[in-house]
Amino acid sequence: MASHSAAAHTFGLSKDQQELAAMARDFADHEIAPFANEWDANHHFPIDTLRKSAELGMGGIYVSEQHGGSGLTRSDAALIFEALATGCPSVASYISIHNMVAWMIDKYGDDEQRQKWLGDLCSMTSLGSYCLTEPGAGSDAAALKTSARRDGDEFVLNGVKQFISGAGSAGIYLVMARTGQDGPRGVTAFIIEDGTEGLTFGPNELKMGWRAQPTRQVIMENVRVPARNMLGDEGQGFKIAMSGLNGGRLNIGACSLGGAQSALEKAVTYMGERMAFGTELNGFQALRFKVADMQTRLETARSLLWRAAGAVDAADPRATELAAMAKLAATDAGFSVANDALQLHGGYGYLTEYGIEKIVRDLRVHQILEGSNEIMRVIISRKTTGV
Ligand code: FAD
Ligand code: 2MC
Repeated sequence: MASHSAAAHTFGLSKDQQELAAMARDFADHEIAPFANEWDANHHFPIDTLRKSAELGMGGIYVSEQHGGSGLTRSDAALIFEALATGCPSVASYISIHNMVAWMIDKYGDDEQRQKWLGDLCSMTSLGSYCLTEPGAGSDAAALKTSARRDGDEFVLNGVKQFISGAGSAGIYLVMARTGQDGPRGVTAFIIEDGTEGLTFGPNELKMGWRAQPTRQVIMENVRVPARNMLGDEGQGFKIAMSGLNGGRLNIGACSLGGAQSALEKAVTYMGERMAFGTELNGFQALRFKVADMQTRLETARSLLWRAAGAVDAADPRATELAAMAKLAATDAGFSVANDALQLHGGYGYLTEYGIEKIVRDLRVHQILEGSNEIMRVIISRKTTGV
């Protein structure tokens, strides 16, 4: 069903963009999809594959070319992440988180910081982790308690970050910590390098999905970092964290579309093969209508996602709100389409071997993380109602 891939839906896409999506889909088809079930079963984080993706420019997709990145747009990234996620949503989503960290250093770092960290991040020699959530501060991120106390030319960090993707394998931890007053304005962003004394990790969490990447606590006990590891200005950390998430939310939405698109493609193939009541499944109009609804839900969400990506590229004043809408629409559509694709497989959809139940498990968490879908509604309704 190649005609249903993102690349085929031009929506004004340039030839370069179509080629970009096709290149990412080819990488997903050959380097990710054949191994995705095995990585899931073995809880394997495929770092070698991540590095291969970086050879194609996926380690710093929207990092400027001057600093080793690919210098692409958020719209380009939406195409890339949808295509990568057709292979494995968990792997594609981690690449997105890594890219969020790399972009934040490029955008808010000074020359010395860019020089120091971006080369290795873009080649994925070093991986990035984004550390905002805490055991007592998830949706209410500005309630975070990790402290950073100045001591001469250094800051001393203490606290625990919860659910950190890539933790234990990353080279760089971008940590939001409190340097001042309560609330968002007392938060500052810091880079902690792996191996820094006092930095340890919790066990790899056992999860419903996203098993091809580790999720651990990041524990800081008197971790000393030089003041030059502060990213941006003191007190700017919350805004820096949120601006990173605008792009992250687009990518997570795109990963949901990619996972669901591949589940739909599998379902359509299966409907042409499976016999019941003397006909292939696609002989039943009720099921063909279900497929029509699934495809429509994905296209609706994709159109909004591309619009939101354009808004983030253009620094449109509505970018945050549109990114929230796109994340909400695409992750809800992605989960329901994947779940419908499982239903179309009957009992076989429930078996690991068919690869559908894994997609459903992987996409479920997209409705929770990078801001839950309730928080997306908080963001949208605040803008719409002013309350
Ligand atoms: P809570 O904030 O406790 O929310 C509980 C429920 O209440 C949710 O349904 C929520 O939507 C709802 N709720 C809360 N407030 C409101 C409100 N005002 N109105 C309506 N409903 C509300 N974080 C990172 O910083 N870095 C990572 O790399 C990272 N990776 C993750 C990977 C995985 C696999 C998971 C599961 C999480 C990850 N997270 C990460 C954390 C993730 O962002 C949080 O789980 C998420 O933001 C929700 O926070 P919480 O789990 O504390 O839920
Ligand atoms: N982009 C840019 N700036 C933003 C922004 C955004 N998306 N969201 C907020 N800000 C600014 C905002 O303009 C304000 O600036 P100023 O001080 O100049 O007025 C400041 O940040 C504080 O914003 P709010 O007053 O809206 O802060 P509040 O405490 O009410 O919280 C909320 C806002 C609920 C939207 C935020 O806490 C949130 O997004 N929560 C969800 C947390 C989340 O997404 N976690 C994801 C963790 S990462 C993850 O899951 C991974 C898998 C990597």
